[in-house]
Amino acid sequence: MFPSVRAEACLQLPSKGYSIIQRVPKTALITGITGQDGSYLAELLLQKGCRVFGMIRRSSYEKLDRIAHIEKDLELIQGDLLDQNSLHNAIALARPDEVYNLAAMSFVPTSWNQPVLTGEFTGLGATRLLEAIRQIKPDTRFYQASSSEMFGKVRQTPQNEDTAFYPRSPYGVAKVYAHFITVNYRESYNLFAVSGILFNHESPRRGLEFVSRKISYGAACIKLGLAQSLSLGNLEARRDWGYAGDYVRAMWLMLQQDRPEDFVIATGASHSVSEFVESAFSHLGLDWHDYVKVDPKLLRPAEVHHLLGDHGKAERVLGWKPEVRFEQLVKMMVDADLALLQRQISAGNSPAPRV
Ligand code: NAP
Ligand code: G4F
Repeated sequence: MFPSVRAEACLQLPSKGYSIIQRVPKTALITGITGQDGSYLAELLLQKGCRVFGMIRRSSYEKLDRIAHIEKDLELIQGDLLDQNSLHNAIALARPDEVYNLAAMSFVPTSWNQPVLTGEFTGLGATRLLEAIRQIKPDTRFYQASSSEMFGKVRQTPQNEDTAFYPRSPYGVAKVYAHFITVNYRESYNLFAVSGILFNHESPRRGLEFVSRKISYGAACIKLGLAQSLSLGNLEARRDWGYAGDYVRAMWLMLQQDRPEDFVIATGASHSVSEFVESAFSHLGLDWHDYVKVDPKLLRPAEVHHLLGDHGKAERVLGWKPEVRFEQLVKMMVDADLALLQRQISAGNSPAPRV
């Protein structure tokens, strides 16, 4: 049904009656390659033998820390989701078999301060990219980074691919728009365009402002005597937290299928922020009650109280399931932050606690 862009050309040898599979490397373009997920996805695609292009936006200083270790293997193109022409150029230059649209303004609290800009990046940005694909290379397979934040004030628990959306932030609203424009381009133009509805996923590369990393970094600072306390907002909120390295595998799998379909990616277990705190501090031998303060300024105008995903379809169709569980994830992040801070101290740098 869909034009095949699989990286395999089959050459028939009639005299011997068998065929040789000749592998032609696929080309992928990642927007948001400098972010947490972009860096893990780029590593995965390189391991799979792909030629990997990454789109980066111009900045007054380079923010390539997450991809520094693989930068020599990547081809970086300047572009911005706000600029249609740059997206056309990126598609024309890379001529990708696969595009992963991971770029977005992804921090929920900022979306209340910058609702219009969030709509431009996170919502309309997807349309601009889809248009560039439609006009220049419509056989490109397209992945949209949809979010469990779209479920917001949840209509059912656990949430699956059929659960109605009720976003609670300008970010969530923009993601719903991007989600449905992806569905719409699939249905209107027969593009191979899919959305992965991913629940929260974390790693040692997570931005310091997200709660998981704020806790792991804050606890490590306290353990090393670099900070005395950690201020947080709503400790009761519950999330279905998984590991980013597992989740980028699901993105790739979605683009290798015969049919374009949307999938929920989650662990199927939810924990509260206070459980995350408890796990992180106790791993360091600390009692969190002695250090954690609630700062009302960190509460949100509208909260998403409880997210829990059902990844049954992904397990059945993609053969995907999470490998890293909650306790392992927390320990991985705390250990990584402790080691990071210790390296900085031994190098004579004074780490700046952000707690
Ligand atoms: P992230 O670490 O915040 O990375 C976001 C990326 O988007 C960065 O590379 C950033 O570039 C880029 N970007 C932002 N605005 C851009 C623009 N106008 N033009 C081009 N690039 C732009 O986010 P992440 O955690 O990796 O998440 C990846 C995607 O998945 C995002 O779309 C996010 O909304 C979505 N998502 C994430 C989760 C999660 O739990 N992590 C769950 C569901 C969905 P700079 O480096 O230049 O800032
Ligand atoms: O870590 P968070 O900021 O992530 P949030 O808002 O769930 O969004 C993340 O996951 C989404 C998927 O559902 C992504 F689409 C999105 O891009 C992003 O990656 O906050 C998690 C929870 C919230 O309920 C928040 O109120 O933690 C609570 N929280 C409590 N104290 C805090 C804090 N969040 C932050 N960032 N900082 C705090 O001090």
